[in-house]
Amino acid sequence: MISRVLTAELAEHAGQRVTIAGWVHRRRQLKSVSFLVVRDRAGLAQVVVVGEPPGLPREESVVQVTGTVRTGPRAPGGVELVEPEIEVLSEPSEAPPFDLYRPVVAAGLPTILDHAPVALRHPLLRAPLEISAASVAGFRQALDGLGFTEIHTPKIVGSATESGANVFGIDYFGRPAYLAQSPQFYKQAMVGVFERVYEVGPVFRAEPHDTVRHLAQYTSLDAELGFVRDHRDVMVVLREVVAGMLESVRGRAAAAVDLLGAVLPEVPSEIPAIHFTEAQKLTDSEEPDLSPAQERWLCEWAVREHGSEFLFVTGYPMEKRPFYTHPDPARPGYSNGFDLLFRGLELVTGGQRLHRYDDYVAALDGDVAPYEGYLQAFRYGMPPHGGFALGLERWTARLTGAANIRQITAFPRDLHRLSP
Ligand code: AMO
Repeated sequence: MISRVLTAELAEHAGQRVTIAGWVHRRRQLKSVSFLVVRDRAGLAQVVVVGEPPGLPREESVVQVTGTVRTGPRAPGGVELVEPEIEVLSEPSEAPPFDLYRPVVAAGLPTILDHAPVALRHPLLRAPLEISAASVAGFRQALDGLGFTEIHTPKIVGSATESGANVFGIDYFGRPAYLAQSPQFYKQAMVGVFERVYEVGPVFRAEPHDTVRHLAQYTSLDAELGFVRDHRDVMVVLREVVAGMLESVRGRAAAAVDLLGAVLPEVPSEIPAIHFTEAQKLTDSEEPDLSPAQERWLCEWAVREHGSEFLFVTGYPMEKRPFYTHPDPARPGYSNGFDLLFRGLELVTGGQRLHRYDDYVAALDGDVAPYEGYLQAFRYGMPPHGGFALGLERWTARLTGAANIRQITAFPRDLHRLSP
Protein backbone atom coordinates (compact mmCIF):
# COMPACT_ATOMS: atom_id res chain seq x y z
CA MET A 1 0.00 0.00 0.00
CA ILE A 2 1.07 3.57 -0.61
CA SER A 3 1.71 4.88 2.88
CA ARG A 4 -0.65 7.83 3.37
CA VAL A 5 -3.17 9.45 5.65
CA LEU A 6 -6.77 10.05 4.60
CA THR A 7 -7.95 13.61 4.05
CA ALA A 8 -10.44 13.20 6.88
CA GLU A 9 -7.59 12.42 9.29
CA LEU A 10 -5.36 15.39 8.45
CA ALA A 11 -6.33 17.41 11.52
CA GLU A 12 -4.85 14.71 13.72
CA HIS A 13 -1.45 15.39 12.13
CA ALA A 14 -1.18 19.17 12.62
CA GLY A 15 2.38 20.39 12.07
CA GLN A 16 3.57 17.05 10.69
CA ARG A 17 4.74 16.18 7.21
CA VAL A 18 2.39 13.58 5.75
CA THR A 19 1.37 12.09 2.41
CA ILE A 20 -2.15 12.06 1.03
CA ALA A 21 -3.26 10.46 -2.23
CA GLY A 22 -6.31 10.83 -4.39
CA TRP A 23 -7.78 12.68 -7.36
CA VAL A 24 -7.42 16.34 -8.21
CA HIS A 25 -10.95 17.48 -7.50
CA ARG A 26 -10.29 21.07 -8.40
CA ARG A 27 -7.36 23.20 -9.43
CA ARG A 28 -7.26 26.96 -9.06
CA GLN A 29 -4.22 28.85 -10.29
CA LEU A 30 -3.93 32.45 -9.13
CA LYS A 31 -1.04 34.90 -9.55
CA SER A 32 1.01 34.16 -6.52
CA VAL A 33 -0.72 31.23 -4.91
CA SER A 34 -2.53 28.18 -6.32
CA PHE A 35 -4.79 25.57 -4.80
CA LEU A 36 -5.37 21.91 -5.45
CA VAL A 37 -8.30 20.19 -3.81
CA VAL A 38 -7.55 16.49 -3.47
CA ARG A 39 -10.39 14.00 -3.14
CA ASP A 40 -10.00 10.58 -1.59
CA ARG A 41 -12.52 8.06 -0.30
CA ALA A 42 -12.93 9.96 2.94
CA GLY A 43 -13.35 13.52 1.72
CA LEU A 44 -11.51 16.55 0.37
CA ALA A 45 -8.35 18.41 1.37
CA GLN A 46 -6.82 21.64 0.12
CA VAL A 47 -3.18 21.82 -0.95
CA VAL A 48 -1.59 25.27 -1.11
CA VAL A 49 1.15 26.00 -3.66
CA VAL A 50 2.90 29.37 -3.23
CA GLY A 51 4.67 31.14 -6.08
CA GLU A 52 4.25 31.46 -9.84
CA PRO A 53 1.53 29.19 -11.30
CA PRO A 54 3.50 25.96 -11.42
CA GLY A 55 1.50 24.06 -14.07
CA LEU A 56 -0.56 22.00 -11.67
CA PRO A 57 -2.04 18.63 -12.69
CA ARG A 58 -5.50 18.94 -14.20
CA GLU A 59 -8.77 17.74 -12.68
CA GLU A 60 -9.08 13.96 -12.17
CA SER A 61 -5.32 13.42 -12.25
CA VAL A 62 -4.36 10.89 -9.60
CA VAL A 63 -1.78 12.40 -7.31
CA GLN A 64 0.24 11.72 -4.23
CA VAL A 65 1.02 14.85 -2.24
CA THR A 66 3.47 15.11 0.63
CA GLY A 67 3.15 18.30 2.62
CA THR A 68 3.00 19.91 6.03
CA VAL A 69 -0.36 19.96 7.78
CA ARG A 70 -1.39 23.49 8.69
CA THR A 71 -4.51 24.24 10.67
CA GLY A 72 -6.24 27.56 10.54
CA PRO A 73 -9.57 29.24 10.04
CA ARG A 74 -8.85 30.13 6.38
CA ALA A 75 -8.48 26.52 5.29
CA PRO A 76 -11.66 24.68 4.20
CA GLY A 77 -12.48 22.26 7.00
CA GLY A 78 -9.87 24.01 9.17
CA VAL A 79 -6.87 22.15 7.75
CA GLU A 80 -4.68 22.18 4.62
CA LEU A 81 -1.34 20.97 3.27
CA VAL A 82 1.43 23.48 2.60
CA GLU A 83 4.93 23.24 1.03
CA PRO A 84 3.77 20.31 -1.08
CA GLU A 85 5.72 17.89 -3.22
CA ILE A 86 3.29 16.61 -5.83
CA GLU A 87 3.72 13.35 -7.71
CA VAL A 88 1.31 12.57 -10.54
CA LEU A 89 0.42 8.85 -10.61
CA SER A 90 -1.80 9.08 -13.65
CA GLU A 91 -2.97 11.83 -15.92
CA PRO A 92 -6.40 11.94 -17.57
CA SER A 93 -6.48 11.97 -21.34
CA GLU A 94 -9.46 14.33 -21.41
CA ALA A 95 -11.54 16.53 -19.14
CA PRO A 96 -14.63 15.09 -17.41
CA PRO A 97 -17.92 15.72 -19.26
CA PHE A 98 -18.89 18.21 -16.54
CA ASP A 99 -17.11 19.79 -13.58
CA LEU A 100 -17.09 17.39 -10.67
CA TYR A 101 -16.30 20.11 -8.14
CA ARG A 102 -19.40 22.21 -8.73
CA PRO A 103 -22.00 21.85 -5.98
CA VAL A 104 -24.68 20.92 -8.52
CA VAL A 105 -24.46 18.33 -11.29
CA ALA A 106 -24.44 20.40 -14.47
CA ALA A 107 -25.51 17.59 -16.80
CA GLY A 108 -28.67 15.72 -17.76
CA LEU A 109 -29.30 12.06 -16.97
CA PRO A 110 -28.21 10.69 -20.39
CA THR A 111 -24.85 12.49 -20.14
CA ILE A 112 -24.39 11.23 -16.60
CA LEU A 113 -25.21 7.65 -17.56
CA ASP A 114 -23.09 7.72 -20.73
CA HIS A 115 -20.11 8.83 -18.62
CA ALA A 116 -20.95 6.90 -15.46
CA PRO A 117 -17.40 5.79 -14.54
CA VAL A 118 -16.32 9.41 -14.12
CA ALA A 119 -19.71 11.03 -13.40
CA LEU A 120 -20.22 8.85 -10.32
CA ARG A 121 -17.19 10.50 -8.76
CA HIS A 122 -19.28 13.64 -8.24
CA PRO A 123 -20.10 13.70 -4.51
CA LEU A 124 -23.82 14.13 -5.23
CA LEU A 125 -23.91 11.11 -7.52
CA ARG A 126 -21.76 8.99 -5.24
CA ALA A 127 -23.86 9.69 -2.15
CA PRO A 128 -26.86 7.50 -3.14
CA LEU A 129 -24.48 4.60 -3.70
CA GLU A 130 -23.17 5.09 -0.16
CA ILE A 131 -26.77 4.97 1.07
CA SER A 132 -27.31 1.74 -0.90
CA ALA A 133 -24.21 0.18 0.58
CA ALA A 134 -25.22 1.16 4.11
CA SER A 135 -28.71 -0.21 3.49
CA VAL A 136 -27.36 -3.59 2.42
CA ALA A 137 -25.06 -3.69 5.44
CA GLY A 138 -28.10 -3.02 7.66
CA PHE A 139 -30.12 -5.69 5.85
CA ARG A 140 -27.43 -8.27 6.52
CA GLN A 141 -26.90 -7.18 10.10
CA ALA A 142 -30.61 -7.27 10.95
CA LEU A 143 -31.08 -10.74 9.49
CA ASP A 144 -27.84 -12.13 10.93
CA GLY A 145 -29.15 -10.99 14.30
CA LEU A 146 -32.36 -12.95 13.73
CA GLY A 147 -30.54 -16.21 12.98
CA PHE A 148 -30.66 -16.06 9.17
CA THR A 149 -27.92 -17.54 6.97
CA GLU A 150 -26.72 -15.79 3.82
CA ILE A 151 -27.00 -17.90 0.67
CA HIS A 152 -25.88 -17.57 -2.95
CA THR A 153 -28.08 -19.11 -5.60
CA PRO A 154 -27.75 -19.60 -9.38
CA LYS A 155 -28.54 -16.75 -11.72
CA ILE A 156 -28.72 -19.10 -14.69
CA VAL A 157 -31.84 -21.20 -14.29
CA GLY A 158 -33.99 -23.69 -16.16
CA SER A 159 -37.45 -22.22 -15.53
CA ALA A 160 -39.14 -18.88 -14.94
CA THR A 161 -40.31 -18.16 -11.40
CA GLU A 162 -42.41 -15.04 -11.48
CA SER A 163 -44.12 -15.37 -14.86
CA GLY A 164 -42.97 -16.40 -18.29
CA ALA A 165 -43.45 -12.95 -19.78
CA ASN A 166 -40.46 -10.92 -18.69
CA VAL A 167 -37.72 -13.52 -18.63
CA PHE A 168 -34.44 -13.27 -20.59
CA GLY A 169 -33.69 -16.45 -22.48
CA ILE A 170 -30.08 -17.51 -23.05
CA ASP A 171 -28.29 -20.28 -24.84
CA TYR A 172 -26.77 -22.56 -22.21
CA PHE A 173 -24.38 -24.94 -23.98
CA GLY A 174 -27.01 -25.46 -26.65
CA ARG A 175 -29.93 -25.76 -24.23
CA PRO A 176 -32.50 -23.06 -23.49
CA ALA A 177 -32.02 -21.39 -20.11
CA TYR A 178 -33.02 -18.16 -18.41
CA LEU A 179 -31.50 -15.40 -16.32
CA ALA A 180 -33.04 -15.66 -12.84
CA GLN A 181 -35.94 -13.25 -12.24
CA SER A 182 -35.75 -13.97 -8.52
CA PRO A 183 -34.04 -16.46 -6.20
CA GLN A 184 -37.56 -17.57 -5.26
CA PHE A 185 -37.28 -21.34 -5.72
CA TYR A 186 -33.81 -21.61 -4.27
CA LYS A 187 -34.50 -19.53 -1.20
CA GLN A 188 -37.52 -21.70 -0.48
CA ALA A 189 -35.47 -24.89 -0.95
CA MET A 190 -32.85 -23.51 1.42
CA VAL A 191 -35.47 -23.04 4.14
CA GLY A 192 -35.37 -26.85 4.19
CA VAL A 193 -31.66 -26.60 5.01
CA PHE A 194 -31.27 -23.55 7.25
CA GLU A 195 -34.86 -22.54 8.20
CA ARG A 196 -33.98 -18.88 7.73
CA VAL A 197 -32.05 -17.56 4.75
CA TYR A 198 -31.35 -14.38 2.87
CA GLU A 199 -29.66 -13.35 -0.32
CA VAL A 200 -28.42 -10.10 -1.80
CA GLY A 201 -28.01 -10.50 -5.52
CA PRO A 202 -28.79 -9.38 -9.04
CA VAL A 203 -32.02 -10.45 -10.73
CA PHE A 204 -33.09 -9.94 -14.30
CA ARG A 205 -36.37 -8.81 -15.80
CA ALA A 206 -36.94 -8.34 -19.51
CA GLU A 207 -39.09 -5.28 -18.85
CA PRO A 208 -40.45 -4.16 -22.21
CA HIS A 209 -41.50 -0.73 -20.95
CA ASP A 210 -39.50 2.39 -20.26
CA THR A 211 -40.57 3.42 -16.78
CA VAL A 212 -38.91 5.34 -13.97
CA ARG A 213 -39.21 2.34 -11.63
CA HIS A 214 -38.18 -0.66 -13.72
CA LEU A 215 -34.72 -1.89 -14.66
CA ALA A 216 -33.74 -4.96 -16.66
CA GLN A 217 -31.32 -5.87 -13.87
CA TYR A 218 -31.77 -4.86 -10.27
CA THR A 219 -30.53 -5.89 -6.83
CA SER A 220 -32.98 -8.01 -4.91
CA LEU A 221 -32.80 -8.23 -1.12
CA ASP A 222 -34.50 -11.55 -0.42
CA ALA A 223 -35.37 -13.34 2.79
CA GLU A 224 -37.27 -16.52 3.52
CA LEU A 225 -38.11 -18.17 6.83
CA GLY A 226 -39.73 -21.34 8.06
CA PHE A 227 -42.18 -22.12 10.85
CA VAL A 228 -44.38 -19.10 10.30
CA ARG A 229 -48.04 -19.16 11.21
CA ASP A 230 -48.86 -17.10 8.17
CA HIS A 231 -47.70 -14.02 6.23
CA ARG A 232 -48.09 -11.78 9.28
CA ASP A 233 -45.00 -13.32 10.88
CA VAL A 234 -43.08 -12.42 7.73
CA MET A 235 -44.34 -8.84 7.92
CA VAL A 236 -43.03 -8.55 11.48
CA VAL A 237 -39.56 -9.65 10.34
CA LEU A 238 -39.71 -7.27 7.39
CA ARG A 239 -40.48 -4.37 9.70
CA GLU A 240 -37.39 -5.22 11.78
CA VAL A 241 -35.27 -5.43 8.66
CA VAL A 242 -36.43 -2.08 7.29
CA ALA A 243 -35.75 -0.46 10.67
CA GLY A 244 -32.28 -2.05 10.69
CA MET A 245 -31.54 -0.77 7.20
CA LEU A 246 -32.48 2.76 8.21
CA GLU A 247 -30.40 2.58 11.36
CA SER A 248 -27.41 1.55 9.30
CA VAL A 249 -28.01 4.41 6.83
CA ARG A 250 -28.21 6.88 9.73
CA GLY A 251 -24.91 5.58 11.10
CA ARG A 252 -22.75 4.65 8.13
CA ALA A 253 -24.07 7.03 5.51
CA ALA A 254 -24.72 10.10 7.66
CA ALA A 255 -22.55 12.33 5.45
CA ALA A 256 -24.31 11.18 2.27
CA VAL A 257 -27.72 11.74 3.87
CA ASP A 258 -26.66 15.27 4.87
CA LEU A 259 -25.18 16.08 1.49
CA LEU A 260 -28.36 15.03 -0.30
CA GLY A 261 -30.63 16.57 2.32
CA ALA A 262 -32.43 13.22 2.38
CA VAL A 263 -35.23 12.93 4.90
CA LEU A 264 -35.27 9.44 6.38
CA PRO A 265 -38.62 7.98 7.40
CA GLU A 266 -39.65 6.77 10.83
CA VAL A 267 -40.73 3.12 10.95
CA PRO A 268 -43.83 2.77 13.16
CA SER A 269 -43.60 -0.01 15.74
CA GLU A 270 -46.43 -1.58 13.79
CA ILE A 271 -46.69 -0.65 10.14
CA PRO A 272 -50.34 -0.04 9.20
CA ALA A 273 -51.83 -2.86 7.12
CA ILE A 274 -54.99 -2.94 5.04
CA HIS A 275 -56.57 -5.81 3.16
CA PHE A 276 -56.62 -5.63 -0.63
CA THR A 277 -60.43 -5.33 -0.63
CA GLU A 278 -60.15 -2.29 1.64
CA ALA A 279 -57.53 -0.78 -0.69
CA GLN A 280 -60.01 -1.30 -3.54
CA LYS A 281 -62.76 0.43 -1.59
CA LEU A 282 -60.51 3.34 -0.67
CA THR A 283 -59.44 3.84 -4.27
CA ASP A 284 -62.88 3.07 -5.65
CA SER A 285 -61.56 0.27 -7.83
CA GLU A 286 -62.65 -3.21 -8.88
CA GLU A 287 -59.41 -4.19 -10.60
CA PRO A 288 -57.53 -7.27 -9.30
CA ASP A 289 -54.31 -5.27 -8.88
CA LEU A 290 -53.26 -1.77 -7.82
CA SER A 291 -52.12 0.74 -10.40
CA PRO A 292 -49.14 3.03 -9.74
CA ALA A 293 -51.59 5.92 -9.24
CA GLN A 294 -53.55 3.92 -6.66
CA GLU A 295 -50.34 3.01 -4.85
CA ARG A 296 -49.44 6.68 -4.67
CA TRP A 297 -52.88 7.59 -3.39
CA LEU A 298 -52.80 4.87 -0.73
CA CYS A 299 -49.42 6.07 0.49
CA GLU A 300 -50.74 9.60 0.90
CA TRP A 301 -53.72 8.15 2.71
CA ALA A 302 -51.44 6.21 5.10
CA VAL A 303 -49.52 9.38 5.94
CA ARG A 304 -52.80 11.23 6.55
CA GLU A 305 -54.61 8.54 8.50
CA HIS A 306 -51.78 6.72 10.25
CA GLY A 307 -48.80 9.09 10.13
CA SER A 308 -46.82 6.34 8.39
CA GLU A 309 -44.80 6.48 5.18
CA PHE A 310 -45.03 2.68 5.03
CA LEU A 311 -48.21 0.76 4.27
CA PHE A 312 -48.82 -2.98 3.99
CA VAL A 313 -51.48 -4.16 1.58
CA THR A 314 -52.32 -7.79 2.32
CA GLY A 315 -54.50 -10.45 0.73
CA TYR A 316 -53.95 -9.74 -2.98
CA PRO A 317 -56.21 -11.85 -5.22
CA MET A 318 -54.75 -15.30 -5.95
CA GLU A 319 -55.16 -14.71 -9.70
CA LYS A 320 -52.53 -11.96 -9.58
CA ARG A 321 -49.95 -13.82 -7.50
CA PRO A 322 -47.49 -16.52 -8.64
CA PHE A 323 -48.44 -20.19 -8.24
CA TYR A 324 -46.31 -20.68 -5.11
CA THR A 325 -48.51 -18.25 -3.15
CA HIS A 326 -50.45 -19.60 -0.19
CA PRO A 327 -54.19 -18.89 -0.32
CA ASP A 328 -55.93 -17.24 2.60
CA PRO A 329 -57.80 -20.16 4.19
CA ALA A 330 -60.46 -17.77 5.48
CA ARG A 331 -61.14 -15.86 2.23
CA PRO A 332 -61.49 -17.87 -0.95
CA GLY A 333 -59.89 -16.18 -3.95
CA TYR A 334 -57.55 -14.08 -1.81
CA SER A 335 -53.97 -14.85 -0.88
CA ASN A 336 -51.62 -14.64 2.06
CA GLY A 337 -49.43 -12.41 -0.11
CA PHE A 338 -48.62 -8.79 0.67
CA ASP A 339 -46.88 -5.76 -0.71
CA LEU A 340 -45.16 -3.07 1.29
CA LEU A 341 -45.73 0.37 -0.19
CA PHE A 342 -43.35 3.21 0.62
CA ARG A 343 -43.52 6.82 -0.52
CA GLY A 344 -45.89 6.07 -3.35
CA LEU A 345 -44.25 2.93 -4.66
CA GLU A 346 -44.37 -0.85 -4.26
CA LEU A 347 -41.10 -1.53 -2.46
CA VAL A 348 -41.48 -5.13 -1.32
CA THR A 349 -43.47 -8.18 -2.36
CA GLY A 350 -43.83 -11.09 -0.01
CA GLY A 351 -46.13 -13.63 1.48
CA GLN A 352 -46.71 -17.10 2.77
CA ARG A 353 -45.92 -19.91 0.32
CA LEU A 354 -47.42 -23.31 -0.32
CA HIS A 355 -45.38 -25.86 1.60
CA ARG A 356 -46.95 -29.25 0.69
CA TYR A 357 -46.03 -31.08 -2.48
CA ASP A 358 -49.64 -31.94 -3.35
CA ASP A 359 -50.64 -28.30 -3.14
CA TYR A 360 -47.97 -27.45 -5.73
CA VAL A 361 -49.19 -30.21 -8.04
CA ALA A 362 -52.71 -28.77 -7.75
CA ALA A 363 -51.53 -25.17 -8.21
CA LEU A 364 -49.68 -26.18 -11.38
CA ASP A 365 -52.65 -28.21 -12.68
CA GLY A 366 -50.40 -31.26 -12.68
CA ASP A 367 -47.92 -29.66 -15.11
CA VAL A 368 -44.97 -30.21 -12.80
CA ALA A 369 -42.32 -31.28 -15.33
CA PRO A 370 -40.69 -27.81 -15.76
CA TYR A 371 -40.49 -27.44 -11.98
CA GLU A 372 -39.17 -30.87 -10.99
CA GLY A 373 -35.94 -29.42 -9.56
CA TYR A 374 -37.86 -26.84 -7.55
CA LEU A 375 -40.46 -29.25 -6.24
CA GLN A 376 -37.89 -31.71 -4.92
CA ALA A 377 -37.66 -29.77 -1.66
CA PHE A 378 -41.39 -30.23 -1.10
CA ARG A 379 -41.25 -33.99 -1.54
CA TYR A 380 -39.07 -34.21 1.53
CA GLY A 381 -41.00 -32.17 4.04
CA MET A 382 -41.05 -28.40 4.26
CA PRO A 383 -42.31 -26.25 7.14
CA PRO A 384 -44.92 -23.55 6.63
CA HIS A 385 -42.82 -20.68 5.37
CA GLY A 386 -42.82 -17.29 3.76
CA GLY A 387 -40.54 -14.49 2.74
CA PHE A 388 -40.12 -11.29 0.83
CA ALA A 389 -38.00 -9.41 -1.70
CA LEU A 390 -37.13 -5.73 -1.50
CA GLY A 391 -35.87 -3.91 -4.59
CA LEU A 392 -32.71 -2.08 -3.52
CA GLU A 393 -32.81 0.56 -6.25
CA ARG A 394 -36.42 1.46 -5.49
CA TRP A 395 -35.51 1.79 -1.82
CA THR A 396 -32.57 4.08 -2.51
CA ALA A 397 -34.59 6.15 -4.98
CA ARG A 398 -37.35 6.65 -2.43
CA LEU A 399 -34.88 7.52 0.36
CA THR A 400 -33.03 10.07 -1.75
CA GLY A 401 -36.04 11.50 -3.53
CA ALA A 402 -34.75 10.45 -6.98
CA ALA A 403 -37.66 10.57 -9.42
CA ASN A 404 -36.03 8.03 -11.76
CA ILE A 405 -34.48 4.79 -10.50
CA ARG A 406 -31.65 5.29 -13.05
CA GLN A 407 -30.44 8.35 -11.14
CA ILE A 408 -29.27 6.17 -8.24
CA THR A 409 -28.14 3.08 -10.20
CA ALA A 410 -24.46 3.08 -11.08
CA PHE A 411 -24.75 1.31 -14.43
CA PRO A 412 -28.44 0.85 -15.16
CA ARG A 413 -29.60 -1.78 -17.62
CA ASP A 414 -32.80 -1.00 -19.47
CA LEU A 415 -34.38 -1.29 -22.92
CA HIS A 416 -31.71 0.92 -24.44
CA ARG A 417 -28.69 0.77 -22.20
CA LEU A 418 -26.03 -1.93 -22.29
CA SER A 419 -22.93 0.21 -21.81
CA PRO A 420 -21.06 1.52 -19.90
P1 AMO B 1 -41.60 -9.05 -7.33
O1 AMO B 1 -41.58 -9.51 -8.74
O2 AMO B 1 -42.77 -8.22 -6.94
O3 AMO B 1 -41.58 -10.28 -6.35
O4 AMO B 1 -40.28 -8.24 -7.04
C1 AMO B 1 -39.94 -7.85 -5.72
C2 AMO B 1 -39.51 -6.40 -5.64
O5 AMO B 1 -38.47 -6.15 -6.57
C3 AMO B 1 -38.58 -4.83 -7.08
N1 AMO B 1 -38.68 -4.90 -8.54
C4 AMO B 1 -37.97 -4.14 -9.40
N2 AMO B 1 -37.07 -3.18 -9.21
C5 AMO B 1 -36.50 -2.62 -10.29
N3 AMO B 1 -36.78 -2.98 -11.56
C6 AMO B 1 -37.67 -3.96 -11.81
N4 AMO B 1 -37.91 -4.33 -13.07
C7 AMO B 1 -38.32 -4.58 -10.71
N5 AMO B 1 -39.23 -5.58 -10.59
C8 AMO B 1 -39.44 -5.74 -9.28
C9 AMO B 1 -39.77 -4.20 -6.44
C10 AMO B 1 -40.58 -5.40 -6.03
O6 AMO B 1 -41.43 -5.12 -4.94
N6 AMO B 1 -40.31 -13.63 -5.69
C11 AMO B 1 -41.05 -12.41 -5.37
C12 AMO B 1 -40.73 -11.90 -4.00
C13 AMO B 1 -41.20 -12.78 -2.85
O7 AMO B 1 -42.40 -13.09 -2.79
O8 AMO B 1 -40.35 -13.12 -2.00
C14 AMO B 1 -40.73 -11.34 -6.40
O9 AMO B 1 -39.73 -11.39 -7.09
O10 AMO B 1 -39.30 -3.47 -5.32
